[in-house]
Amino acid sequence: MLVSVLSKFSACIGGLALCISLQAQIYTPAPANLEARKTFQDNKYGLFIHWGLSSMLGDGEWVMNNRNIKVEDYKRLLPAFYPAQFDADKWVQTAKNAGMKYIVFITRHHDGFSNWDTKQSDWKITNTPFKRDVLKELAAACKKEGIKLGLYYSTLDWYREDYPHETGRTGQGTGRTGKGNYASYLQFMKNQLTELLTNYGEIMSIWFDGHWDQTNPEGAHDRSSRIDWRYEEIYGLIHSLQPQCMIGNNHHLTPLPGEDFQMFERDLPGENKSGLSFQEASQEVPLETCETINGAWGYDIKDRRYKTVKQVIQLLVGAAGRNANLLLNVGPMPSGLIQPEFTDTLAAAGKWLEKYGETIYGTRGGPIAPQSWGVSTQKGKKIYLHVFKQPYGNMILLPGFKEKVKQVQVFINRQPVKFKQQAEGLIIQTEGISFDSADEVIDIELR
Ligand code: FHN
Repeated sequence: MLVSVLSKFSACIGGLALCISLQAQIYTPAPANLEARKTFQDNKYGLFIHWGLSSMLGDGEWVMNNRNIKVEDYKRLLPAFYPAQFDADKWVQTAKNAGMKYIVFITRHHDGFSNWDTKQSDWKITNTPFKRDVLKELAAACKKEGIKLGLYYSTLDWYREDYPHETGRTGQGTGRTGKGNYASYLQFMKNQLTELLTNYGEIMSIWFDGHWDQTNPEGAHDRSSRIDWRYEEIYGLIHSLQPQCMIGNNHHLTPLPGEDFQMFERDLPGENKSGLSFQEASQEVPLETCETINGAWGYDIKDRRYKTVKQVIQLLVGAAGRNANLLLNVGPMPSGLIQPEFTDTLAAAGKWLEKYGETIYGTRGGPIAPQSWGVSTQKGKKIYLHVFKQPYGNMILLPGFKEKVKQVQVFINRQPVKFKQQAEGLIIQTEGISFDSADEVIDIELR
């Protein structure tokens, strides 16, 4: 529910009209939405899937922009797309084997191609020789397996004439000569979102991306948008169609009114290795880090920067210790298959989760901020120290820790661990514990 508290205040001085428009909005999430946020945080781990026409070129999902491919030429991909090995059940099984609880699927990326049977455009999967509505199949497979489904939706478009491309930072080489018309584009997006939220069952989230196309680069002093996206209309529509559906917008800013979670791209909250994460982590809404299992989001035939099992585990645990989820991406091949390098790594990390899931699912960020040795998570009377490397001096200090501790053990084998509670805090002694694994978990039980 978005309520306009103060709509407009206009002041005119002499011949000069100074118009100040203030629109303060208060968003009250529905009870179902608050519940969904909690479940989302408990679930911790999801599979991001970047896939579509662009996968055919094997050069990442930005290929249309990066190679300045004109719309007229890019269109030739449409009659060639036939992902013979697409199997929604297999995708869902990959997520399940990985210990993931949700999937976020690209319904429409920046090339504007719709991966469902939209009535709003001919530029869609059901107009390829494949003809199938892959979103319908994925939604059914997710429902069958109890996997939640979120939908990525690009607000930026390199294909349509009505997207305000003249002011965009990207997509300048795709040959559009007409004038953008945001009113028309907005209506198009609203119609598409209505389809997505009406015909595909319960949707966990809408994951927007593309706002940054209309701003100065991340890190600039002025990050205001060149267009008024009218998010209050878009977000209001989504929340009225499915009140539990969470909205996130990858604008690389702090959350705007109406948004239900905050994402960080290629960064854990508090980091800025990507150069995209100048924004602070919200204390109000759930957090999510998205990262990719190799170097690219969409299929890139040359990309062999495969993350190891250890890296994947530490990424997930690092996110959990910062009170965030991990949305880990794969870019399936043009055939629709997810390559074995990815499924094997995901499954191996999933095996780790079978043993250590208790220390991740349903937890929140623990009482100690991330340290050089690792992070902490917490659930009820349990605190889990996730130790990635041998702590300096074989000792971990939790400064100012006052709560009474019942016992401390190595999580995996219940080996007792020595500890002392004194004025400086809780001191855990780690000699005798081996720190060779991706994450050695120390389990602190409170009284
Ligand atoms: O441009 C996209 C990119 O292709 C990918 O979808 C990522 C995922 O977070 N987001 C955008 C860049 O911010």
